[in-house]
Amino acid sequence: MIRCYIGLGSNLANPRQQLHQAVLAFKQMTHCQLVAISSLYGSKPMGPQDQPDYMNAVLALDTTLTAESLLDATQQIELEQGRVRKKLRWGPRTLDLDLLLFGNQTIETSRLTVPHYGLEQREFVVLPLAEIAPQLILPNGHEIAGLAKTIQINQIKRLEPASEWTANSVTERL
Ligand code: A4P
Ligand code: MG
Repeated sequence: MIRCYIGLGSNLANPRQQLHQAVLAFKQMTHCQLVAISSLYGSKPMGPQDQPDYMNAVLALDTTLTAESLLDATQQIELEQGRVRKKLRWGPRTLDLDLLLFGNQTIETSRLTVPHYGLEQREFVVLPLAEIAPQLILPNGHEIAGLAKTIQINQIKRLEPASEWTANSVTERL
């Protein structure tokens, strides 16, 4: 089993439900076990500002899949939840799943860069990751706890603990 971390983001079509639906999909994924779910965070858009605010969270997952197979599975979930890939960089999306870390591995292929290239610079990744894995050390030796203390904060808000935003009672059809 390899411990990996997935970043979830959405700013279209009921982001809270999009993230909850993604959690349900990960719970059902074969060869994977969901280990931890962060709080739900509200964040200002990185990139073009004329788009809605985002909701973000991070999951920890144990898996026997290869990194590429896990990427296939996450892209399948994105598609099922209505993701349309547009040319606009950092534009709005129903669901974005980023493979942040795959064990302690560094991966550089045509399809995959791990750790995710933006991990250390994004408050909406660093803070939820530090919440569920406070002892984590990145493959380059950087400690997540240290990053969480020093990262520049731009109005990110911790909205709800995982127990609330993933509660079954809030499940609705998208
Ligand atoms: N790819 C390579 N490495 C990875 C990886 N570690 N995880 C490749 C996932 N995919 C990876 O991805 C394009 C290609 O990257 C994939 O086909 C895969 O082979 P994509 O999801 O189609 O493209 P994208 O997400 O539009 O581009 P990019 O540059 O990855 O955007 P980001 O970095 O995901 O940023 N603001 C806030 N507040 N919160 C957000 O969550 N997200 C974005 C998107 C912009 N602004 C945001 C947020
Ligand atoms: Mg992405």
